[in-house]
Amino acid sequence: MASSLDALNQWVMEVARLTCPEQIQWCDGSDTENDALIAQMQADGTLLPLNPETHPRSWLHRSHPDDVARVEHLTFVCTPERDDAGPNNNWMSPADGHAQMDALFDGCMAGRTMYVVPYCMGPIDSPLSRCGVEITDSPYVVANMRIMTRMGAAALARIEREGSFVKGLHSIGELDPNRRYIMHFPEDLAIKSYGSGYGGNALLGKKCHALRIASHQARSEGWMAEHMLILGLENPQGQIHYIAAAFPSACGKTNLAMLIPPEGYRRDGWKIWTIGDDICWMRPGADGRLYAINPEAGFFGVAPGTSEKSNPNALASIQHDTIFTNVGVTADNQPWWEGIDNGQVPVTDWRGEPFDAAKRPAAHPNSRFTVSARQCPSWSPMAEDPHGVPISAIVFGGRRASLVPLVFEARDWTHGVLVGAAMGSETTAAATGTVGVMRRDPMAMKPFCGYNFADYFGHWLSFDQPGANLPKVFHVNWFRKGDDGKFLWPGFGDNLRVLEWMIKRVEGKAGAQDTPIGALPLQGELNLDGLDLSAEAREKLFGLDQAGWQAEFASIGQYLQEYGTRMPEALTALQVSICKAL
Ligand code: SAT
Ligand code: MN
Repeated sequence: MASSLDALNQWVMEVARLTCPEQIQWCDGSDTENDALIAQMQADGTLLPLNPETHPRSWLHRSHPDDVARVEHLTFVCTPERDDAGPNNNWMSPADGHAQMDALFDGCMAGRTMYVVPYCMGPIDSPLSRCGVEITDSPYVVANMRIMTRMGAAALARIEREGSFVKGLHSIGELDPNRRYIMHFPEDLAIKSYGSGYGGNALLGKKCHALRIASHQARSEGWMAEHMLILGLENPQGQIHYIAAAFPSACGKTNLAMLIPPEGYRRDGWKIWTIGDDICWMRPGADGRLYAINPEAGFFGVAPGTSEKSNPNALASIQHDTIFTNVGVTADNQPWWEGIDNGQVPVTDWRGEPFDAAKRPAAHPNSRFTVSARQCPSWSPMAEDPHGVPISAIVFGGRRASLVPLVFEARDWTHGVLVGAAMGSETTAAATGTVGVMRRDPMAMKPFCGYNFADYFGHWLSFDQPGANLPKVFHVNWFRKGDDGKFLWPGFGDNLRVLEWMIKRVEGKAGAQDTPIGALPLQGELNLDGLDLSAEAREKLFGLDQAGWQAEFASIGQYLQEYGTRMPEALTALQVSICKAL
């Protein structure tokens, strides 16, 4: 019988015949291998060493200036039927997709090394984990995959045992935006990505595998692949509740996942444990609860805005053994970005030019750090638990300057699914395109759901079964602004106050006021002690703008209609009944 390694070998040979590399290197994930790759990248300028005194074993990578974010307009899902990809994805037939990509890959690795990178998404011994192999001609991708996934020999051994793996083929090509595509073939468990070396376009274990392909696999296997952080909230009695929260890219998932409680809470013994900051795979356990793992092993976090005030845990994590991408540097070669607020000044910008504030920011707004999760002071050893952690609450949220209150709770699971499906958020620099435009971003999965959103909502609804013990669902908005355009809620550590209220709700210990959009905290139930909130802030953060919500629900109705008859009746009916109640 042919072993699965035969299948892998065969695929590697096929790819080599197509791409014509000078040599093939199988990656084992060892330190020796990594040291050699780093030395090579340092020699050719791909990685620039940072100050070894302040940032030991840390590097700066400057990507091509046209290659700094995910490219949603060039990202495709290739299913036999267009409707299976849905209006939420760009579509091409698998035959056309393969033909177009193979033409790009033809001979593209001539003179280059082809790296074969086996990886496991999730703890190596977890039944919830899934493996993949990325073939790439970018050593920067290899170094990042080593931090972001369980990469190398152990993953290869699991692939040999298990037989199935996701095939990811990547080449930076010419880094030409006109010859750049990210294509997914869910039926073949395959990804082909050409022409970009950046983040979610190139580290194929991340958005391409762990969300687009995995969402598809999860649907057929009865689990969920979500764009969510996972944190543990420990109360003064030592009990830990796990919370999964979905926010679009660059909306503060990393900050929330690593939150440090405000002074009084810290004194009382509250603590946040970090399991993951971006992706969550969940499956119902024998007790009916959802159990979650973080498929990733590292953080690919947004640098700008990361400071001692906003995220001390992230800052502590990235003092050593970190790859920085597209940040600025100081005169003594330390990484620098807008909002780092450490009294230092940049001299060189992310493009390697002398910093000139009139020209461009020192760090690209989507500049990133790549770092092992274990370097985070709040990292939870439960992140390695093969069973995953039981989820008590699911939180949805977006950037909404107006209308949406600080927090509300869905009445039940079906309502929670509607709350997620109706999510809106202002666009950020994490994807190319205009920043700050409100768009619907259901469950923060708009760029990542590998199939028709209507079917995805149906899949969510299907978890509500006899015997299920599902998490409560909440919606938050940290980004509400006042008439003066300033944020009304302090955010960051103070977001713990909102999490505390949620857990009190889960435990049946806090009151709430029912409204058509969901339950709002009763006055006095969400702890605001020590906060200086104006009357305007209280009204906007905790009130219900009836007229505004009528308009919002009309727009939600129009949005759901875009999915036609595939949209689950339960959601459209609920939308109509909330419209009437408003
Ligand atoms: O570029 S990534 O997709 O890896 C990060 C993000 O946009 O969330
Ligand atoms: Mn993300």
